[in-house]
Amino acid sequence: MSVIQATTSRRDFLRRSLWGAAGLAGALPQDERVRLTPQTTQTGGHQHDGSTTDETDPVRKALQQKVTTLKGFDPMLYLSNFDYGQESKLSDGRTLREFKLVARDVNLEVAPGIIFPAWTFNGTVPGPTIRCKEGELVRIHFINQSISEHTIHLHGIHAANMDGAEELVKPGQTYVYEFTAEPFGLQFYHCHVPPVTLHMNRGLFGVMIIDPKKPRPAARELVMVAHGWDTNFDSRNEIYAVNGPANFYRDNPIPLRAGELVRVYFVNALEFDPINSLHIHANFFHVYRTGSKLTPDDYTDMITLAQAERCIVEFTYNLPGRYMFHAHQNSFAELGWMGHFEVTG
Ligand SMILES: [Cu+2]
Repeated sequence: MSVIQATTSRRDFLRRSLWGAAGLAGALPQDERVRLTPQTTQTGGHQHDGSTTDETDPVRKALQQKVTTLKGFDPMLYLSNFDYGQESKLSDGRTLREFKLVARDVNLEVAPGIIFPAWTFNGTVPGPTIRCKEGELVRIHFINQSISEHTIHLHGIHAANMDGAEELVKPGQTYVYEFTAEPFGLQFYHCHVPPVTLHMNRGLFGVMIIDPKKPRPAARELVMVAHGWDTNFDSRNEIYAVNGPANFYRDNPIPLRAGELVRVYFVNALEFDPINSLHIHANFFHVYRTGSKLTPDDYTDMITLAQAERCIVEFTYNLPGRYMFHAHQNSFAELGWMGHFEVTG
């Protein structure tokens, strides 16, 4: 299957990448898939973000494909798939919430036909969204079935030996993390084994939401984790994404209802590039930095986050239509960090 004419101009390439792949060929057949290894090399000139100007490059070609189903990912399910764990009561009346996270090595299709050797929590990237309430006791049973040492480093307040920074968990071993859920807000978890850039680029990160005791207003809740894929292991990102594969929500818009309150839990899990951002079109949102307060910090249409920063944003679309959202680093948007909301009346 031919994926692009050799005569396609760079302008056409960028326009198609940015504005959608409708009308282009679908996912590559199995025999044309590219299996990535740390030895995979690219040809052509590199730009600062690790992308190449060589339009015969398989990753760049893949970013022009229309995205349908991809091996190992279900980004539409991921958006609102909250893991509340197993709930029980302690003798002091508090709630105990237990979770199981398994480090597992899987091959994931990060763009059509591009297979990446990922390290995952529970087989997906990002890992499951753990959800609990302020003051609950959280216990995470971590089982390492990967080829490498890993840990779970949680953002939040806890004891030193629950921090996942020093206690490396070897392949075949288990570790139990236990802490009181605090403070409320949008937390982040990831492996902290050096080189941390490699372990995060391989896919070992996820979201933990600690709900406040007084619940937030009812809303349509979505989790979005913006991150990258360094597909040739040169410490630069070739692909940018939200919730796993490149361009998924560009070609599969997120359905919203006009007039409903939408709450996005937005996390920047990008490595190698120091900042990332979220911009929504034709609207403004309220920003709650780290989600640690119930009053907004800002009202804007664009939020910039450094590595591991996160925020909750809330907005409502009142008019039906298709609206873009993307990183306002347009080079990231052109390399996969692009999506749409489809608002219906
Ligand atoms: Cu790791």
